Amino acid sequence: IDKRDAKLTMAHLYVAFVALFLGATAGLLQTLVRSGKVTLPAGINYYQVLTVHGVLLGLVLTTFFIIGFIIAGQSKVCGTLSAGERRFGWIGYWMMTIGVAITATFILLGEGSVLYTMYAPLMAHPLHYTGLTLVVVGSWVEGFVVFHRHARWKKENPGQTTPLLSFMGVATLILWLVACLGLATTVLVQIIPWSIGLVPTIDVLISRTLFWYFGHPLVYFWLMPAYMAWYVIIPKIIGGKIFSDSLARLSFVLFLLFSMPVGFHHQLLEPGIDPFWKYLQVVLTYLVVIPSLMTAFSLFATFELRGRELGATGIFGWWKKLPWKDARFLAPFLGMLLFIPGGAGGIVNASHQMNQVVHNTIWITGHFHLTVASACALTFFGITFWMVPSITGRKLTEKMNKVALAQTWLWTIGMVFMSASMHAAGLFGAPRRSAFSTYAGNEDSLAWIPYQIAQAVGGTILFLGALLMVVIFINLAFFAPKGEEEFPIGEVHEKAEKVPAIFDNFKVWIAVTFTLILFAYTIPFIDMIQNAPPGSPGFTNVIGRQ
Ligand code: HAS
Repeated sequence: IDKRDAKLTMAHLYVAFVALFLGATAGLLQTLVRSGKVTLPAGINYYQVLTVHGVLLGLVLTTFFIIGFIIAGQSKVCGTLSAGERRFGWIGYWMMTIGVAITATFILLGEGSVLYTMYAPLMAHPLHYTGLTLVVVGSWVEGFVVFHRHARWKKENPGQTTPLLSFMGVATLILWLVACLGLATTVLVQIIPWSIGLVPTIDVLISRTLFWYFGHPLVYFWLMPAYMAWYVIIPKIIGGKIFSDSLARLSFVLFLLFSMPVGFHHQLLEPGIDPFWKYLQVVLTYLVVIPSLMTAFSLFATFELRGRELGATGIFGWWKKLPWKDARFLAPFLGMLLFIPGGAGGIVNASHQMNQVVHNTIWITGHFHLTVASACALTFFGITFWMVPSITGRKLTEKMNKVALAQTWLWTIGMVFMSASMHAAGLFGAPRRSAFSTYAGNEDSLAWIPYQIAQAVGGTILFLGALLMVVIFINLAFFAPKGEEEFPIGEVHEKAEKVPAIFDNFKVWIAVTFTLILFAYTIPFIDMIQNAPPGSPGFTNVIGRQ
């Protein structure tokens, strides 16, 4: 891709990998504390470390990596950015980076230990929220760059179907933008005025509902770029073809439609929301599972078609034909594999009844380490292995490929240990978001300790995996030998059907998205506003900023 676009992508990746290093260090500390054997040195608070971990890995690493990847992908399939687009790309990037610096400062000063969910009535310094707002607005600016590049391609190629990778990038960023409306509303209208002291109270239920209106699509904002790689990049790496362009687009459209009106499945145990609306959103949650099932189907089809091309026979013969020694394939593949139990756990969480057992236990932490920290992270690492050398004019050598394979296994083994024990301890009732692991020697909590030690073992292996990933990134960016590395973009299988025009028309899908959102949220919000007793919820300033 164009060197100037590559520079913009790399700037995003530098921030992402610094976030990986610091966030992983915080993660290691957490698992050690929860093992009940380690206390943090004086002055460092568990929740401060947990906030560093969640914000840096859940928000900073992901957002920077995703936007960098989408820009590079679009530059490859649509052609280089215009000077104006690139300028706005840099403006957005600096807004995000300055925002991260401000937020990080307040977390380090101990004025922002509100975790990545920033639930009121936990209160941070107003500038903590201002920094986060800058990150979000910067990402919107970059989103508009991607929309503009896509629209320009459409104008220059009338009547043609847009490149799949660019379509997916646009869908991902539309989802992000629409989701952020909820976050922006609670932060700008409720949280900042309350944290400055302009208003004495905050409506916790409305704030949390607006957060989860954002928080659930957030997880698909993480997942969709991984799916971009699974649908478009992986077929090329294994030497095959994309099973179906239309199916891939349909799954992205379904994410856009169904990922917003489902936030209540994070609030199933919260009072103040009528069970009917919770039930409706649970039904919609089961609909958002469908695009993932379609993706699994499509991936199996891609693997099988390629395997048979190479002479595989029998039901699972294709398995032997996959390029197991190629880290560009292995890392995302293991991500897919871990996503199977991760997704199954999600289906358990979404069940109104079973949620009672797992909500607020460390089971949930296990769930999201199999999804975002395995399916997405391993895929992002797999992308890094080829994208960084490809856009910086270097090569992934045989030797570095072996190191990358080792890194992939370290991460996978660490994650299996850690997540499995989190799921198990969660079923015994071990709470999440808690520094207390022994509860003063309570019998039940002592029973969790072996699982929490297993978590610490897994966490330590994972930390080594993260360190190795940072080393690989630095090597690929600065020291790998000069050369040419493929930017793999799959072609659509010749037998796949033509893409119907409706799948290339975002206007229709945005309209349907807003209709569904209004349907799922209007009456619950009216209920919340009408039924809130004056000054409620009364406990607002009890836990004010200390
Ligand atoms: Fe979730 C909580 C439900 C997916 C992340 N989730 C969370 C939280 C996070 C998160 C971060 O309904 C915690 C938030 C917090 O801090 O409180 N989740 C779901 C459901 C899905 C789901 C139904 N979650 C994700 C993804 C995430 C993510 C993706 C990040 C990227 N989640 C919930 C619920 C809660 C929740 C409740 C709230 C719980 C509570 O009470 O607090 C679905 O989208 C999952 C569908 C996925 C599948 C898997 C398909 C498999 C594929 C791989 C194919 C493999 C191949 C390899 C081809 C059905 C596509 C084949 C090879 C072989 C050898 C077989």
